[in-house]
Amino acid sequence: MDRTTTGAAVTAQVSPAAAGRADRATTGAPAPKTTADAGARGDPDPLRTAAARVLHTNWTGASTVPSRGLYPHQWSWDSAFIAIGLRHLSPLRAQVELETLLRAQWADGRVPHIVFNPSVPLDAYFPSPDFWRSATAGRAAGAPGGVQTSGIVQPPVHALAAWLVHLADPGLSRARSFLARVHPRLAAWHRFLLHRRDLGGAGLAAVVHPWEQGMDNSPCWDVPLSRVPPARPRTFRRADLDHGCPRDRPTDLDYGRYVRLATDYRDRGYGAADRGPHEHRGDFAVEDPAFNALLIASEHALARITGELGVAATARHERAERLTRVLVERLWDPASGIFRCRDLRAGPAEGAPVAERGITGLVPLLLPGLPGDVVAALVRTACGPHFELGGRTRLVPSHDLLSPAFDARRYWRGPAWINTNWLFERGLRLHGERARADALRTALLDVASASGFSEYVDPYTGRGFGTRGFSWSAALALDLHLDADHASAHHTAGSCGSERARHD
Ligand code: 9WN
Repeated sequence: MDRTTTGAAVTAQVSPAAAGRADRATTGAPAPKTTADAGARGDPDPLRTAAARVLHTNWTGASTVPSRGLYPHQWSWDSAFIAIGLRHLSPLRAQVELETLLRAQWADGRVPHIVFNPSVPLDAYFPSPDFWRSATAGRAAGAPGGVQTSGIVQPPVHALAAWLVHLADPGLSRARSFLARVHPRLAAWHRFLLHRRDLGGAGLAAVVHPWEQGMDNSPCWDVPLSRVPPARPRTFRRADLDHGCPRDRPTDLDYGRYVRLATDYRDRGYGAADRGPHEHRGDFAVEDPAFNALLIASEHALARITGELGVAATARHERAERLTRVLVERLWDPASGIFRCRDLRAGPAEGAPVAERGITGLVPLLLPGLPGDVVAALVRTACGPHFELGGRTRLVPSHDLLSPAFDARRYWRGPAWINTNWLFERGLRLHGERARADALRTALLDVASASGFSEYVDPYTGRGFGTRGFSWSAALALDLHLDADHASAHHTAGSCGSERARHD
């Protein structure tokens, strides 16, 4: 991509300080800490007030940290989800959130999973910038100067977020040329994934580290990770255990494997040294349903962005539809009614499906072009014994309730997360499942606010775990609460459909 034209292009035309002032004007500070506190003070909209408070506390001036203690930098897919909620409080700040992230994009198109805040001490989070060494190890892949980042990626929710942020205030967006400035970056990001990461050769993007997929500790990774020799225990120090409870967090063995994979990737120049897209030599390569579904949803959003900029959008929509067909051909398992991860390092060239059923396999419901029998089967699976939506669980758990690996409170091995449930709610609404979408929305709002916007919750009881005041939990609750597209009056087409009706 041409950094000379796009580098300056995403520089915000309104300073972060101005965005901060805009935020204080819209949210009002100080505000009560929880929804219950706000309600007790006679606040007419306690959820909005409490969620705004979280986003205000976690705003650093140009972006939002997931949480002040556990995650004190900017994370890629977090920022996309945060922008989706933030647009209801301050469309300007939501734009700046995405622009700040995209300024850290590498010349090869990748959007790094962490953008480090230089004022945060190195030992506050591991792996820190001195582990990733983006400026040196990432030089051949085009890591930017002036900012330190990780070298892996996270799910591409950004074009979807950019489009939703634009819709929140099209006048401001046009005045700041928001879409015109982020469009080249988003297009380069998708090119990176569709070309450099097509490791299986079928057209889907592969992840090379569990952190890239975002559901880091999912049992779906147990078999693919088992081939990775762990880094030696005393060669690194886990900062996450300073904040999180070991009972909830990944084990030391898994952490050692994460570190080994990241070290190997870094030492190969973050893939820049691999000759072609199929030459990636790492021990871990997986085609994941949620990652690819988010890429496809973002391709549809990029088509709308292209249309808004006055360029024909048909080719992008067609590509999204083609990718949807590939996703179904390659990852759909009709026998169990769920999408499976494909482990590209298992056995022969094609790899093998992963046996574990994770929420990743339900997330593709958010795609508009799915065959009807796939939609019906996904809804049946979500409501059946493996996930029990509408039955014994309040929210969709992150993992199969019947798997021996299920654990109601350990990180991504069973607890429910607000972002994956927000995505599933979107899918239900898109496909006309109004009653189920309404019930899930109500449960999400109750659980998110009663748990103090916890990072994740017990899927049966809604009890919160992990860090409290977690940004995407607050942002997405706010979106469910305030966005008309989640209200039942708009149920049939869902937000994708209603956007298409308005803008295509
Ligand atoms: C590693 C920030 C991130 C989320 C991920 C979540 C967790 C990091 C960690 O926190 O991952 O990237 O240290 O465990 O799994 O989805 O983006 O909130």
